[in-house]
Amino acid sequence: MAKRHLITTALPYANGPLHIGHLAGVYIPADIYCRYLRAKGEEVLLVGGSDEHGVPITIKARKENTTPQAIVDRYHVIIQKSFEELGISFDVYSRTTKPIHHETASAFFTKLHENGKLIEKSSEQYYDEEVGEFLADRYITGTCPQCGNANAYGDQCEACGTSLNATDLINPKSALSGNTPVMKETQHWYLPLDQYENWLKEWILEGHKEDWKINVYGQCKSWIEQGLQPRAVTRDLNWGVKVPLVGAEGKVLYVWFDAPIGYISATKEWCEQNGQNYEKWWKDDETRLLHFIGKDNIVFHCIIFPVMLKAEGSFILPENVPANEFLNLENDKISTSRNWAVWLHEYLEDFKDKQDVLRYTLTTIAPETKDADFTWADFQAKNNNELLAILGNFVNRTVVLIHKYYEGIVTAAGEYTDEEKEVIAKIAEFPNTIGASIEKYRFREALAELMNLARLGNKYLTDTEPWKVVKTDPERVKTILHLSIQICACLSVLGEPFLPFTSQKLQKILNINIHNWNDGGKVDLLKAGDKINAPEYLFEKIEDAAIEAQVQKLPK
Ligand code: B3M
Ligand code: ZN
Repeated sequence: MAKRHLITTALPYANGPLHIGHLAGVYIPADIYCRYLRAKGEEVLLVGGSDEHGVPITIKARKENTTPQAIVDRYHVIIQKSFEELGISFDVYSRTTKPIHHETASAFFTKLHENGKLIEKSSEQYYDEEVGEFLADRYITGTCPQCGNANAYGDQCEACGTSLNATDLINPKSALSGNTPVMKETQHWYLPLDQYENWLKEWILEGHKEDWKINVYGQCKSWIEQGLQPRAVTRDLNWGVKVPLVGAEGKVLYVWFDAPIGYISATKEWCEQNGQNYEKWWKDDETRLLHFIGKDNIVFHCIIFPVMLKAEGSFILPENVPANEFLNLENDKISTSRNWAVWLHEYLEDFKDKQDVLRYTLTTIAPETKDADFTWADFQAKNNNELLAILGNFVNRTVVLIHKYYEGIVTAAGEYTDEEKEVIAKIAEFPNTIGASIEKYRFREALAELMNLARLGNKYLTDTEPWKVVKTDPERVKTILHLSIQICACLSVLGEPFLPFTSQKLQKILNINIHNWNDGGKVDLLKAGDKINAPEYLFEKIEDAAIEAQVQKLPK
């Protein structure tokens, strides 16, 4: 393993709250990954922040008749709070409107410019004559030349993921007035992606054929093979990081130029607060850089940002970009404009103390290799039939029996039977099995393995029947409950990345404080004579009415 791991998560636009699609694709997997690495004793930095520039923000402000600053101030707080409540363990959650970010992005641009890495050229761009503004990115919509989607944006088609230039759109329209725009001359700075084609072929197509996910590799391959064009990294807008050049008044950095630099600024911010030099995280080959993102962000993280880093020359490149596919809701695309979504801040209010139920459900359906679907019925079933019936039930049976027979004192094990020796051997494998899946970014598989450990516990109790044996051979029961409570302890250790709240609650019941991953395969985490606390339910049944209320909330 590398010396340290720098894990970034896509910076959500601060123009609206978070929904379950964001969580399933990016933040929950990244959080599981980081919690796992920390439990392995690795040095980890989980970086996030709000993306507060760009046309998505100014469009929202215009719609609501307010300022971009007011919009980002409002949503940054909502987003940050709901991440925290869901237990996403960011080391730093920053914002791209902070001075440290403006300085960092500005310096990055200046270095590229001074080293002759950018091309300066004049071109004709779409302009809305009625409003008197150039139409950057989402200010212009039209039909995608690749897939025919009629609502593609000037910089990207969200239907097929293609990265576009505004002039690629068929039937362009101004999002400001609905008018057909005219062409007008303007000057911008471009990143000559075409000059990096050979390098990208070598770095991605040859270098990462084996280790990048097929969906990620496939998208990169198709872009590189289609041939890359120089890409403008500045815009005629007044909201963003000002272009740091004389004569560039009224121009800002393109949001997709400044936003990924936000990962660097956020790291710097954390380092300043923690007495570290950020270069150790960004300029040392012993750091593994990983970007957790959704599939619509692949081109920016696999091609454009790496070219920026390469052109700058002093930064490391991502080792992997484990991008996920999309999550649907009740068999339909999640859509902010149609309000077809489950909003995190609302979920957290409606389902108090049930963060782990959402984390669990979204991990079991994580869109790792193809789009996936969230339904409220499935959410209920996952809680009632899995978390409660398998995990909660096992723990509860064990803890209740220890209280019933031994006043909550852990008994000593006698001699183990051959069957028990087999159970112990199986338990020992779980840290590696679960860990191997996590390391391959297969979080669904990893979580399924964790549940197999709970199943193993249930089966052990069912096979050994301590509630019957107690009448004939009470000494045997001491052994059975000794081993059962060890399995509970293993579940609390290995479950922590997935179900951090449950894990903490369970450790409180067990009166332990164990966070070392490899301990999760041991059967001596509790000693004879240790006192455990009173049983408490880890999960409670979710009734039909609660689910019905959520379904009713969705627009008709
Ligand atoms: N804000 C797009 C998105 O939220 C963009 C990600 C930036 S990551 C540097 O999907
Ligand atoms: Zn398209």
